[in-house]
Amino acid sequence: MRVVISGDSTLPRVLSGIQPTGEPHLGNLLGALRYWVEDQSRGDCFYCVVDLHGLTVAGDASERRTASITMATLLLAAGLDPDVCTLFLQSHVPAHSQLAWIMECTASYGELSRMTQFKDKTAKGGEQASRVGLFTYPCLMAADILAYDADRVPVGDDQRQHLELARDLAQRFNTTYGDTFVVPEAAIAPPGRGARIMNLQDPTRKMSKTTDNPGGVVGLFDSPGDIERKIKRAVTDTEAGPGALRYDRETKPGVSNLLELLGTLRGNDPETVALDYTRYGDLKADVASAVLEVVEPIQQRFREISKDPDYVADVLRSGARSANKVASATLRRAYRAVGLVAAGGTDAIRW
Ligand code: AQP
Repeated sequence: MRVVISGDSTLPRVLSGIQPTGEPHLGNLLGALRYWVEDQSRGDCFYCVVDLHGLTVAGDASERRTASITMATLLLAAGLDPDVCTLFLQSHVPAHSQLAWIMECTASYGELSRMTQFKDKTAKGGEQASRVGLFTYPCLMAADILAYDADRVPVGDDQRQHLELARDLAQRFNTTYGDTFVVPEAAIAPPGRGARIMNLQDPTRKMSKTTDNPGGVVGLFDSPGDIERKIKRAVTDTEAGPGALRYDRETKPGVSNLLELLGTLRGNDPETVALDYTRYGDLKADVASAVLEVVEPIQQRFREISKDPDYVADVLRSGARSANKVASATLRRAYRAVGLVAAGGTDAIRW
């Protein structure tokens, strides 16, 4: 369903974002960024560094500034082309926060309490110490998406529940106030193809920027030596003999994660990849070289683009201009739908 076609594009509208918290990793690349790059030539794509989401956890102000610029530079290095997609910082488009309030007044306390990411994170730090922003974060994420009339949202599997919520909120709002938002579809890689890359040291947990097990996270800025070392030390299991090396997420999470990594990078399913190996060491060596093959060129481009911070600033400035046009129009639509009086408008003052 497309309620409003903003601009003259008939291509599907795509929106996604990444937090500038911590170092980006292989899970981000395989679960999300490579789809962003693929989609940019076949969609009208808006990609943002979701710096406001980064405020849900503690952090140093000057490190935050650097991290946002570093992330934007990395996205360009990973292949985003500002001539064909729109790249911007979330905080440069005020409509995200304004629409988030509308979403908070659409969502219920009960449904936000059911978000597993919130439950996991508060279990670690304690509910009393958790920021309210961590609780309401899915409303801001819904606003990010709905502000752009996004048809497709390429994300990793960990965002599935938040995406469902965004769809529910859009539908609820539309039912209550009339068709206003496009109901977005999640675009998640099929199982076994990078949708959820796991931590190499704890393959029952996803690879994540904010982790307490960094030895199992392949950072996109890690040196080639570190990447090889981390993959070589990846946890597998002690089963040996014919048939030991096979894809089975439940009973062999470590090996399955490695097979999935290699399969995703080679465009194969993990079961097929397993047929080529009998020894864990050989599998790890091939995973390491396949990872380096994609990561090293990104690092090289990152070094080049970083030499020209004015270029990155220009990209973000022009991205924010385009993003503001689309998002502020959606916000006006939503404000009108709920009955807020337009600034300077007199339509509601005739009694
Ligand atoms: N392990 C992963 N496998 C596949 N996709 C993943 N994504 C994240 N981790 C994996 C996807 O990457 C995009 C950006 O997500 P993010 O900024 O939330 O990244 P993160 O690594 O999850 O970062 P944090 O700061 O540690 O966040 P939390 O702890 O909140 O998850 C998304 O599309 C995500 O699905």
